[in-house]
Amino acid sequence: SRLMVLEDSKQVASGTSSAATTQLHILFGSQTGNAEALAQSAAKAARAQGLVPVVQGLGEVDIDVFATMRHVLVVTSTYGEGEMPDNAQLFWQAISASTAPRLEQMHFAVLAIGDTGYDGFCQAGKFIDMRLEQLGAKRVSDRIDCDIDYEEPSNQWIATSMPQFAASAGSSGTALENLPEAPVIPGSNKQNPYAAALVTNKRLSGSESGKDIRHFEFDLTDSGLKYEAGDALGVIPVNDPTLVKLLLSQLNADYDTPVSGFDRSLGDLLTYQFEISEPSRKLIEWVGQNTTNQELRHVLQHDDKDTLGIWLWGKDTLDLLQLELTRSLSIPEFVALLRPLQHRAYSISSSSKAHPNQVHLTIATVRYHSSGRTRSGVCSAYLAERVGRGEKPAIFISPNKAFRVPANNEAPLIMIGPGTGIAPFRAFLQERQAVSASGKNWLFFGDQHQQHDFIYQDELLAWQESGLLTRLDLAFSRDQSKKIYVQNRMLEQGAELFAWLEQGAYFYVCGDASRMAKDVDKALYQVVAQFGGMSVERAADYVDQLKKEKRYLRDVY
Ligand code: 2AM
Repeated sequence: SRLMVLEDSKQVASGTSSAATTQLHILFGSQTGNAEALAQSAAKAARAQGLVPVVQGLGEVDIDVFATMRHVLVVTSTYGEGEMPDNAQLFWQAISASTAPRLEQMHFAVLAIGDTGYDGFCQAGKFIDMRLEQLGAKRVSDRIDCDIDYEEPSNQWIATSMPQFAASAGSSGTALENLPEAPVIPGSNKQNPYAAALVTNKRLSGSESGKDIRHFEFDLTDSGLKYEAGDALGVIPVNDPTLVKLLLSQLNADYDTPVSGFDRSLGDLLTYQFEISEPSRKLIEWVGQNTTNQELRHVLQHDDKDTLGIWLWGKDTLDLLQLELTRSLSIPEFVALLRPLQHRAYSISSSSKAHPNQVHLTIATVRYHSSGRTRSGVCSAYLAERVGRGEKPAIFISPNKAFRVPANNEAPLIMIGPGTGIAPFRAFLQERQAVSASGKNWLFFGDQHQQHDFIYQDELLAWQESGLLTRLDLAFSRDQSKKIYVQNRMLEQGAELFAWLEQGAYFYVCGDASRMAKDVDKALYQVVAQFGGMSVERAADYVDQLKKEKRYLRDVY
């Protein structure tokens, strides 16, 4: 031990010891795993600066432990219209309380990611940044707010912020470990997609259904790709060639028209590189300033997001270009107003244990008619209509570590997944079957009509028969005059549901965030209060506790 001490003091003398012992707590608030992935890449950068990164979800951080941390990087996304992501809610409650501890000894920085298409852009990061300062913590570098194309700016920010953290920690900046980079498997992230053959494209909903819900299977044989039940699949779409043609003719240009500053033709840019369906903010603003269209000018003057949303409903880039403009828009100007084409992420509906060489998706095709044209969802229609069997769309696995079957195979599972929200639960059930998990499984499923929309009916009924599904509760909203939704079924079965929670059940929700998930959330509080015999406050504590124990998990969009 004497030798150890000597060794230690030698390190102090050479000035590297503080680096080797300075922890940088990298805390992420993540809804879909993007912020978590960024936290991991920040950890790599921290290590290169001689810091010792400790990566944790905000939901895992105890406020008293937080108060003792000296170097903290918060990486957080924002959920919905300016809300905290699920795993950051309790942390936010704790630091925003009047009883929150002072943080004079803390050095911090905040990396926020968001989407300018929503209200409350990066609001979660802004709130946390402001509150930490109020509590006395010292900012190491200014917050960055990144839009959906966050990879490049956030990684640049990380590259400049890490030396600042290292400096504030008195680190020498020597790398602790300079591990050689492992080769990246194509398909393991967005930058390195994999071309996966689409081997199945099957309609699940009946021909008389109001919806076109499809089951897709991609071949992963020899790809080396791995995924877990609960993960999402990123799909990089190709725009609709019909819309590309219409845009080209609106612009009086050919497919092959060169565009200065780009090494691809205009046609290629519109097909592969930019969003041409949903108009970008920049385009809306430009058109708003250069149109005689009174409606749009009026809507923009009032700066009211809801009214603008209503006006924009069903309108795409072409509709905006077809408004009466007071000056012409050059092709390079137009391209500069577009935003980059984004991948779409879908919850995977298979378990790799049941389908080792495949990945499955369950997607409702978005399609509607507006102002004389049929419009369709960029990626859902791409997969449903334009990818031929055996053709290979670019995909990648988008891990969602927070949304997994419980490690405990005996724990009961309650799953609320109406519509395509069933996707991850099909994966969960396959997973539990594959590992012979003994825990009970309860699925709440619903859609419009039993006859047309009971997707995966045969599988679900077979699982009920085999006992894998302990309970299956169905809510077909339009089979009777009064709407029945999954949350109505939850309340009807409230006593049983509460009993399962008391037995340690995990409660999962997947699907529509704006209405369904909110109503299901309300119903959960109501079930706990009513069937647990609790006051409103105690029921709220009970649900908070579920969140803390990571037994209330959501994959909502
Ligand atoms: P609806 O379209 O008949 O209103 C899947 O889309 C199912 O979710 C449909 O049955 C749909 O019903 C239902 N749904 C719509 N709004 C909902 C809400 N607020 N809560 C739960 N389910 C809802």
